[in-house]
Amino acid sequence: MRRVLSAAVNLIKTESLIDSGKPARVVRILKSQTSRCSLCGDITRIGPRYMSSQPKRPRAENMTAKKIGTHNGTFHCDEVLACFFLRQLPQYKDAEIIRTRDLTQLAECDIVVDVGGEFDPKRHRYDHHQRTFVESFNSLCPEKPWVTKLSSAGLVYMHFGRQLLAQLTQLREDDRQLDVLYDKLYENFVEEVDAIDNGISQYDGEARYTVSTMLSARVGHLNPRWNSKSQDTQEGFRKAMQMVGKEFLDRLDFYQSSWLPARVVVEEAVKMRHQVDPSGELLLFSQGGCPWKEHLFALEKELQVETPIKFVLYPDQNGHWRIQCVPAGLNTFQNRLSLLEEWRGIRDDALSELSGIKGCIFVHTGGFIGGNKSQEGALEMARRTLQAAAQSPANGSS
Ligand SMILES: *[C@@H]1O[C@H](CO)[C@@H](O)[C@H](O)[C@H]1NC(C)=O
Ligand SMILES: *[C@@H]1O[C@H](CO)[C@@H](O)[C@H](O)[C@H]1NC(C)=O
Ligand SMILES: CC(=O)N[C@H]1CO[C@H](CO)[C@@H](O)[C@@H]1O
Repeated sequence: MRRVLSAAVNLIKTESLIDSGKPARVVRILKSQTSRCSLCGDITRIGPRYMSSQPKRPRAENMTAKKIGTHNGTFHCDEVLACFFLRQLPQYKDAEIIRTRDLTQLAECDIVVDVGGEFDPKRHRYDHHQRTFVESFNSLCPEKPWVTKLSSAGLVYMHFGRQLLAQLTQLREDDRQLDVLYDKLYENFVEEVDAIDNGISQYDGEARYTVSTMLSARVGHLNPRWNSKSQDTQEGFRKAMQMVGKEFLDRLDFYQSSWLPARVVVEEAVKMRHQVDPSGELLLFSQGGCPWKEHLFALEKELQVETPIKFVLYPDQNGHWRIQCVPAGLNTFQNRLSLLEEWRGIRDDALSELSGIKGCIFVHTGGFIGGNKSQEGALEMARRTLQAAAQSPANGSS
């Protein structure tokens, strides 16, 4: 089965998607892609060299085939991604992509993205270039926090994202996990594309250095060079769609198979926290470390944790125990409570002697992480820091 699959995948030149560790779900995604041959099948006016072995159906043979309209000429990451998203949906999986600025042709399309000067979801018109367009995720959907102006990628994601993820993950559209992924993929994939397309800087002032390898830039580089003989963009557009599609699917797989399962672990630990320490301020991940920070912040809100959690404990690869401080926020190096000041930068026996806790390995000079050879030792380091902070609240917090 794998041989058949990889042969089929070779056909669309995405063989690198397959590696031995891929879970069944991604294989399923790949299979559905290959049978559809979505990324090279029927974009308009692509020469026969780039066609799959399946001959393209002439349109007359299927009058119900849908049409996705977008602009021609130079392409950008946002409409490429929007087209990729749409082609993953059952209603557009066989759709032809019509790239034109001709309004008569666009009017015949079932859905139009990034061109046409209209935003009207009821008629499936999703342009963001008109002066009147000022929408962000937050303005259209007030329970969401993102205020970045939308591009055609964000617009299509907003309207079809749940259906898209349900299609790609086999989760139900009303599954809470799907909701979490929907937010995550906007924040960590699509929002960047929206911002760059709309020319929104990441921060004020001059950047210290240039990031030139992000997805939008790489899509840009697939356009013809200014001085190349052929200015044809069809092949580049096709490649770009394949590239953004692969990256989106990889990212979705990562968030679904690696990041999301950590949520259950963190939730379990939050619920059990009073059994680790009566303060409820310590979490224990007995199976080892996992991506816990974001989940912890989200779950504290969701589960209405009254006293903020200060430390997490988990075994490292050597079977020793780590004690890590919970930061004050997601994007800060400040901690809610740092390990005792006098322990910082001290190691092994010297630290054990100083603390009176056996088996100490280290406390980082930054005070945000420490180690002990045993779970009890790590727990003791956390408890002693909590006690010291209770006696003198200013102590330790930094
Ligand atoms: C024609 O296209 C529609 C919509 O894409 C699809 O559901 C249907 O199966 C197609 N019919 C044939 C004969 O290919
Ligand atoms: C875009 O399409 C229009 C109408 O279909 C055509 O007149 C124009 O030359 C095309 N522009 C480019 C850059 O391909
Ligand atoms: C306080 C405490 O339990 N410290 C432990 C740290 O790790 C060493 C090695 O396992 C133990 O011997 C200590 O008891």
